[in-house]
Amino acid sequence: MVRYGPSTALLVVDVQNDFADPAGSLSVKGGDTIVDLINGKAWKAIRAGAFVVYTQDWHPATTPHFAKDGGIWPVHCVAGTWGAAFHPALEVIGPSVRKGANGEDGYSGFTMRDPTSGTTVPTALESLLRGRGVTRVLVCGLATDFCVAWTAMDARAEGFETVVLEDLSRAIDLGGSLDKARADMRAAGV
Ligand code: VGL
Ligand code: ZN
Repeated sequence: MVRYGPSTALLVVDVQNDFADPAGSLSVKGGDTIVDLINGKAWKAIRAGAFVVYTQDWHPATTPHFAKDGGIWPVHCVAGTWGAAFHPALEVIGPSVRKGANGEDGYSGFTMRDPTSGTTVPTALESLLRGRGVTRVLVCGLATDFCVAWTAMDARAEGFETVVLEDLSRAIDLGGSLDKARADMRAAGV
């Protein structure tokens, strides 16, 4: 049973066309089936006084995140394109945090890795949560085994009590990545 209150935040990760639409370039199986469920949870959270925050993967056209530039992923969520927009059925009822705009790599909503220097740059997410007095986060969205998992593990590392809502998330499941992410999250105290 998931409780909500003013010290809780629901983090809705990367429910964007490229992941959530069957025609998206990195379409996650079942991604469009969780949108209404997430809307329901988000309104429930707001009514209980909780905070709801959305993240967006937000890449430049060229980034070492993409296979064509040395990474592993097809081109997706390029800033300002259809693929980077929220799924049209997602009701965005809280602030959104974009990650990767300067070509940074990585999966977490909290931190980005500068591909040249290798240093980690924080996003606005942690200060948004601290400013609201949040101590507990519930993480859902796309994809369970990448951005949801890394966001959840970073949240835990920052000291937030962290729960992943797996029924409101869907996985890419690339070469056992879902099992690995589940084990890593458990080991991290998520
Ligand atoms: C994601 C792969 C590449 C995600 C983002 O949102 O899980 N996965 N970029
Ligand atoms: Zn990405």
